[in-house]
Amino acid sequence: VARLAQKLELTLGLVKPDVASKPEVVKAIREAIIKKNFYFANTRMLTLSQADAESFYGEHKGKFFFPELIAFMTSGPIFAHVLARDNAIKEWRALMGPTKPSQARKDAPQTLRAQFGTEDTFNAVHGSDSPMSAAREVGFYFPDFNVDEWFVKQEPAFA
Ligand code: RTP
Ligand code: MG
Repeated sequence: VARLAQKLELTLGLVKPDVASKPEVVKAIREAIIKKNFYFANTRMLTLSQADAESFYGEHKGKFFFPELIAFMTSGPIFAHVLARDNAIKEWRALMGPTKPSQARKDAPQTLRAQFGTEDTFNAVHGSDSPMSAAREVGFYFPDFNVDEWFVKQEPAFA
């Protein structure tokens, strides 16, 4: 059981304000996530403050798109999900598609950003890009989320 549980990986997925306010898009994204065999390990809806958004996206401070990104990410409610499956970080980024929706529509039309993003910064979804950022980002949105406890709770499902 321990060996099977180890195959699971966690990542942080966000549904951004451009689409979180559209119930039909939220539903379509949720269904796409389930279809790709992710588990929802945790979910919450929240609105980021200016300080929250600047901290979460700290690595982009100083880049030309930073002010627009912060204004966008604080413009309305978002959904934060802890997503779990094997290879979750890469698989979730694959489902999201390229950062820019226009490029996604050219190169990966089945992806979430191709289908639901608008342009550049307004790209519908976010995903952690490494195990280190996944750990930081899950902790950012779910400070009380106990990763070890979650895996233990899930064990019977994978036995
Ligand atoms: P994310 O972090 O949101 O999952 O997206 P990502 O890794 O694909 O892209 P990243 O380079 O980390 O950029 C973070 C977010 O900033 C906005 N952005 N706008 N106007 C632009 O050229 C531009 N570049 C990045 C996007 O919202 C992007 O997801
Ligand atoms: Mg990123």
